[in-house]
Amino acid sequence: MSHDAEFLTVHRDGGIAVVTLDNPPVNALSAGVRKALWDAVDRLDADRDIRAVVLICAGRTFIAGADVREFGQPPVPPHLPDLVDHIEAAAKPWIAAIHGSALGGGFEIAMGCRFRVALSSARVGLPEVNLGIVPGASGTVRTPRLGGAAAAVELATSGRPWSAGKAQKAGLIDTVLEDDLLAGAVAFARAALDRPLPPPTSQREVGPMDDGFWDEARKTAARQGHQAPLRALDCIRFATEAPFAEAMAYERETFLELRASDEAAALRHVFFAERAAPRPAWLEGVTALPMRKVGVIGGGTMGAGIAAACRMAGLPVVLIERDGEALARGVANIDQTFAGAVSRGKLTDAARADLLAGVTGSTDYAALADCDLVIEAVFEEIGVKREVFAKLGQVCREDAVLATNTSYLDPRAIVAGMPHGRRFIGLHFFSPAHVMKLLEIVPTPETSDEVLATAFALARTLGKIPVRAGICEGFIGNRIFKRYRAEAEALLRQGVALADVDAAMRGFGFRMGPFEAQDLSGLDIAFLQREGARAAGQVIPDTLSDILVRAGRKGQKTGGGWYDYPAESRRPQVSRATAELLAPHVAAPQAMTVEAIAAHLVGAMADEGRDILADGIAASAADIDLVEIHGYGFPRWKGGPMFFAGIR
Ligand code: T1G
Ligand code: NAD
Repeated sequence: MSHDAEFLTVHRDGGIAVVTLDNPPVNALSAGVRKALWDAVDRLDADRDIRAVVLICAGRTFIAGADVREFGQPPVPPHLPDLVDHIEAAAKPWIAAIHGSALGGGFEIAMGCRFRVALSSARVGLPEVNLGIVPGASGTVRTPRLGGAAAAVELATSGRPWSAGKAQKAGLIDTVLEDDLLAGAVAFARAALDRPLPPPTSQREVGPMDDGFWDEARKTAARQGHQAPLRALDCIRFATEAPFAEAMAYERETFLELRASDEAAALRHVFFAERAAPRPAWLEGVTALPMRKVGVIGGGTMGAGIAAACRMAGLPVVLIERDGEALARGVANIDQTFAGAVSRGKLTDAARADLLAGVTGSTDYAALADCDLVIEAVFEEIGVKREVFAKLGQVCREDAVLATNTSYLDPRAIVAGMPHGRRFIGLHFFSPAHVMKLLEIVPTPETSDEVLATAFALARTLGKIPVRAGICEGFIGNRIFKRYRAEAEALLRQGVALADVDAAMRGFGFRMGPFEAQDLSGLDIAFLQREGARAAGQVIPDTLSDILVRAGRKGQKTGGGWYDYPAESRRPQVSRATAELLAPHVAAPQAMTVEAIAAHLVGAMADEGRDILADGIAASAADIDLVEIHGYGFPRWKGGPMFFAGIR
């Protein structure tokens, strides 16, 4: 079979050739696809009956880009930049007909075409920075020529795609269609042939931008914390000042350098880990139970966030609270999250009302009778939780899945002695639950495979990254976090300065250091947990944070924790009070480089991760990386603590 027959079909509609590319799942530009497209250009150029060519894709999307799986291998010709040039230089004009996403190399191919027609639901973009690279087939050179430097900068440095409508306004798309892409594209092609053709993208002029524009763009790109956005910006700036061929050479050189970088390797690892997580191989063949309605018990911080996440995914929700007052507060908490989305322009007022209308509040557990899944998010007290599950056993359907959002309790103890062990599971969401992507899924030895598969299906519905965790204190994430906190305190005891530790972790790529993060979330939660364990007879030596909490320093909410926050400021200031409280416990000041501090703390995370793997608490090192990236702010361009430490 020729490559053409394998990936492309060509049919004729009068003088228009329709080339349909079909390379599931996302029409990535593998070597075979590139060759097939190259040959199609030649063949259709030689065909006297053909006057124009429509390029359209089968399946869920237009071309999603280069084939990421080929990145680790030696490149095979035809190379993508040459293919884009080849399409642009074709004697017959090519018209890209875009549905789904035209991303990276897919968008570059579209820009090599003489025209672009898209469905209004389609998106175009240059997500290469998300893979630690810059566009490699003229994205930084053709985009400014077609849509202006500002459009190119936003697309290539943010990595976020644009809607077809927005792209059309910038001149990146010629026509937006509501439906029937193929017929619309063919009609567009016929009409276009009656007019003089516009110049090919590479021959268009691009206006220069002033220094202020580039300074601003540099600041924005730098906020992402890694090098690729800044390097993409350099390429675009050069492309607006240099001739096409020189700009292409500069982009190519930058692309090849970054493709071989540690950052790119880390981001590729995360890319594939994220895509593998929702459908783990060990669940293959197990069917999830249907999920049409979700119950949530408790409308506090977590319950409200979980309910909001379910509503935003289209699931009707029943919220149960203790009494009328708590219920009203719970419903208001849920609405608060929708209001936040309205104020950020992500939701209309009408959509907010619809989302809220899908929440049925009740203080009567009988309202849960037709729920397929009930998630408990009440106080972290075993007695309260057991009471809730005993009631759920009475009111819920026999096949309803029952889940707990406990952070630290042993899920087995929550339903011990109750008849619903098979359909019970831990679903550990992270705060704020409607935002955070991580979902730790914690089956007990009794949990059935269908219930486990249902938990993964829920994660897919909610757009979360699911990771299976075994039972231990803190599951995967909080167990590593505890070690991280303890090691950070150990550095303080050795005489390393508090602010240096935080600065080191920010330098590594975390948004906040460990002490700043604790001040934000409050030192008292972990303190109360330790106090509970002490009351139960466990011997837990005082931590430095215990000393602070006992002195009333619980974090930002009390005006001070590790740092001072005078006048309700959120900006941490080194605290003399903290220094005095801790002085008896810390050694003489010791200088340690930020690199050494970060290496020590990330190494400690990886060590705990190794133990977690050995204990069978996580299924893979990649899962641990996902937990740290999506639950704890580990910089994704470092790949997660396990990848960073070379543990695969
Ligand atoms: N290469 C190889 N496989 C890919 C792929 C790609 N580019 N994109 C997706 N897949 C696989 C993915 O692993 C999964 O596989 C399946 O497709 C479905 O993905 C020269 C350098 C298009 C919006 O970064 O954003 O072009 O698990 O679950 O939710 O400048 O896929 O089924 O085996 O994400 O419907 C730039 C990344 C490449 C696009 C569809 N392109 N992809 O979303 O499906 S660099 C990207 C996406 C580049 C040039 C350069 C999304 C999607 P499996 P999915 P989806
Ligand atoms: P919260 O105090 O904000 O909310 C608990 C809610 O449960 C309150 O509104 C309370 O009125 C309600 N409630 C208590 N008993 C009830 C009962 N018998 N029936 C119905 N409602 C009842 O607590 P939270 O922070 O949302 O935590 C809830 C659970 O989630 C805990 O198990 C906690 O460990 C876990 N969790 C918390 C976080 C976090 O960051 N806050 C993260 C993950 C998991």
